Amino acid sequence: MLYDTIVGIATLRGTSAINVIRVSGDDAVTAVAAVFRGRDLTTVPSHNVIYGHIVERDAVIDEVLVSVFLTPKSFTAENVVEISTHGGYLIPEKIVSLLVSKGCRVAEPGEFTRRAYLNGRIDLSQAESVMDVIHAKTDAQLRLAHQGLDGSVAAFIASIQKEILEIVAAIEVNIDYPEYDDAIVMTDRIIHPKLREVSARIDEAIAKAATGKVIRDGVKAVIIGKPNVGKSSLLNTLLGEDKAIVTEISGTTRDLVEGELNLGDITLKLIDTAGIRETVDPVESIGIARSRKAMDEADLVLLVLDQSASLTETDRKLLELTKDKPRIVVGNKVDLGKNSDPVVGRMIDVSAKHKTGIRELEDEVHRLFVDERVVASGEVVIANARHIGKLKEAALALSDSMTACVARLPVDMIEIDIRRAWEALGEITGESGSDALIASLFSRFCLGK
Ligand SMILES: Nc1nc2c(ncn2[C@@H]2O[C@H](COP(=O)(O)OP(=O)(O)OP(=O)(O)O)[C@@H](O)[C@H]2O)c(=O)[nH]1
Ligand SMILES: [Mg+2]
Repeated sequence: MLYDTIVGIATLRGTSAINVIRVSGDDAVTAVAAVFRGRDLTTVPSHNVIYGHIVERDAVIDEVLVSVFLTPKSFTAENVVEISTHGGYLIPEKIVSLLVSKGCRVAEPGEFTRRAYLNGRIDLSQAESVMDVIHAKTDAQLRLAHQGLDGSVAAFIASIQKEILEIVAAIEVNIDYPEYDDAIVMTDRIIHPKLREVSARIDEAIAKAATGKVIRDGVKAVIIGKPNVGKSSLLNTLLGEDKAIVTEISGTTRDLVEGELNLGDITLKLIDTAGIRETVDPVESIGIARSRKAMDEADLVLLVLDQSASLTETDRKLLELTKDKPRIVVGNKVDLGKNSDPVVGRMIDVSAKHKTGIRELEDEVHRLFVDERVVASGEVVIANARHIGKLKEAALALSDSMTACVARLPVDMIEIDIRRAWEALGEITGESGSDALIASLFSRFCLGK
């Protein structure tokens, strides 16, 4: 036996209609059979649902339905039993304790999915996508998560790896059986052009990934401005609820106030902050320090100006401070006047109070972060930050290999960089390093050659 038998509650605890307890491992069926009154579970064929009772020394704990999935056709590829109980806090806990007394161990977070990966039923990118499916809040997030789960991402990565392997193969064949006597001719004619092609594919994937990441993780947008310009009003209007306190008193907001809204394909994670100004109030100073920190960590700054008054020194400082960040200047209180100071540059006119210009603001966010072509294409989009990191590693390694080509380094030196790119991609799907490479190479070559 490779692993022990684990048990976990698969549903949220609470007053729901049902709860599901999942058991996985060699002894899953016998452990549940030991506490089940009904048919003998050990003789039940796979993929059957059996009615009965969970009992503890003849006392019925609950009336249940038990689903049996025998290895390897189950979520983890092990024997799996799922017990559907009534909802609530007590029943599932009691059943878990009972199963622990029969030799099961309480599962760690994510352990069922990890087993599915370790048992080779899914690859790493699919395992990671299970969480993405669960956490999806927009249709676009769900679409990307499904691309990961159904193996499209893995297949895409594998197709790039295959191209890389072909280059390695070309090198290996020519090292052993030189069709080209001159290694330089080989790099120029074969290796370099192929490397350029593969690099272009990876670069394209990285370019699309920017939108993918935004769709998956949302945009963290911080609302910044001097006091009383209407930051909290803007937050409330965008969220459509009175989340932050709004008053005519400067310095109303002292702490960060957060809220989320879905803008078409993306989730905007909004943070309203304390108005920035010089102050001797210690509480307000802490709030302002938090505003600055939030600004540094944000993907987007919404800099709010009050158009009913002329710009102040603070406005100018904030314009200067945020000019290199992804930012939208929001000209609030346009119902009271229009500021056309040239120093401001492009600005979206809104009235947070009268809810005008909000659509334009939302469109601007979308325009800045979402490449519509990527969304519309329906092609595979990498969205997971780890995967993007590995893609970039691969791109870098390939770029090194091309530099090596140009520098006329020996082909086996060039091959080292190419293999590095292959391995970085392999880490996306969780394939092991060079062992897998060797195995693939052998599978591509017939031995007698
Ligand atoms: N006329 C008009 N008044 C507005 C608008 N937006 C906000 N106000 C008013 O401006 C005042 C300040 O609004 P807040 O939203 O509290 O401003 P703030 O930037 O969050 O202020 P601090 O939290 O103190 O930094 C309130 O009296 C709002 O009603 C607007 O678009 N038009
Ligand atoms: Mg405020």
